Amino acid sequence: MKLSIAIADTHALPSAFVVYRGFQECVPKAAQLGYEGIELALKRADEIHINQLQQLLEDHQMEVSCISTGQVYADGGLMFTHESYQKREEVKAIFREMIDLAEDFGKIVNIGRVRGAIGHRSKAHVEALFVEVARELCDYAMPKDVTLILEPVNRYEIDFIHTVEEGGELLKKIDRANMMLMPDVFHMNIEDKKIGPELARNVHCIKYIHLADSNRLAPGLGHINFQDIFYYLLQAGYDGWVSAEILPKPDPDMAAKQTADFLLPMIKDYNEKRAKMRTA
Ligand code: LER
Ligand code: MN
Repeated sequence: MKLSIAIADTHALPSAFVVYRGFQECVPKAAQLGYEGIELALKRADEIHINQLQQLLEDHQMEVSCISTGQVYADGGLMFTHESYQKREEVKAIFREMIDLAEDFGKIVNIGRVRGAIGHRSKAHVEALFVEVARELCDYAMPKDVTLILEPVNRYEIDFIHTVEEGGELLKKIDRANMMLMPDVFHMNIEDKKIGPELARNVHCIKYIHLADSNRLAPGLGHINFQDIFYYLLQAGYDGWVSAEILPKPDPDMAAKQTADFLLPMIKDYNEKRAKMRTA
C-alpha cells in the first residue's frame, strides 16, 4: 500500500477538489512529507508538460498514482451520460487524451461526477448511456494497460451510483477487466453499510481508495475508524494506492502533514504485516 495526495495545477478552477495547487511547488513538499505519489487532478491532458513532469517526479522519487477528472465535469458540466451525442463524443475525446497521458503516468484514470446525474430521466436509460461510453473508453485503454476507476459518490453530490455495491453491479454490466472501482471512505461513511467489510467484500474490483475523515478533514480529525478499515483491507489483501482527498484546512501544508503523520505509520505497519502474511 502506498500513500498519494491530490494536486492540481496553479490555474485549476477554484472548485478543483485538491489539497495542493501547483506541481512545481507542491511535489517537493509532498515528497518531503513522505508521500510516494501524487494524484494529478486535471481538466485537460494538455495542462501537463510531459518532460517537466517526468523530471519533477524523477528529482523527488515520486510517482503519479492516478489522473483524476473532477474538473472535466466542474468545467461546463461535461458528462458520460449527456443526452447529446455530440457532448458524449466531446467527453470521450477528452478522456482518450487522459488515457494517453495515463499510459505514461500512473495507468489509472478516475470517473467521478463526470458520469453525470440521472435527473428526470430513467435510471435504465442513463445506465445504458454510461455503459456504452465506459465500454468504448475501456476498449481504448486496454492495449495501453490503463484502468478506468468509477467512484461511488454520496447522494448530496450526485444521484447516480452512491455505494460500492451499486458500483460493483454496474461494473458487471460494463463487463471489462480494466473497469474497476475507486471507493472514497468519505462517501462510504454516508452511503455504505459498513466501510471495512464493504471494502473487503469488493476488494476484487477495487483498484484505488480515496481517504478523508468523516468531515473531509485529514484522517484522524473526524470519526472514521481507519484502524478498522486497514484491518479489513489487510485481511482482504488490498495492495493498491490510498490517496488523501481532503479539504486544505487549516491550510494545505498543515492538512498534508496531519494526513502523512497519521497515515504513514499505519501504512508502514500494514505493509510489514502484509509481507509476513505473504511469506507465511
Ligand atoms: C471526488 O473524488 C470526490 O470525492 C467528490 O466528492 C468531489 O466532489
Ligand atoms: Mn473522492
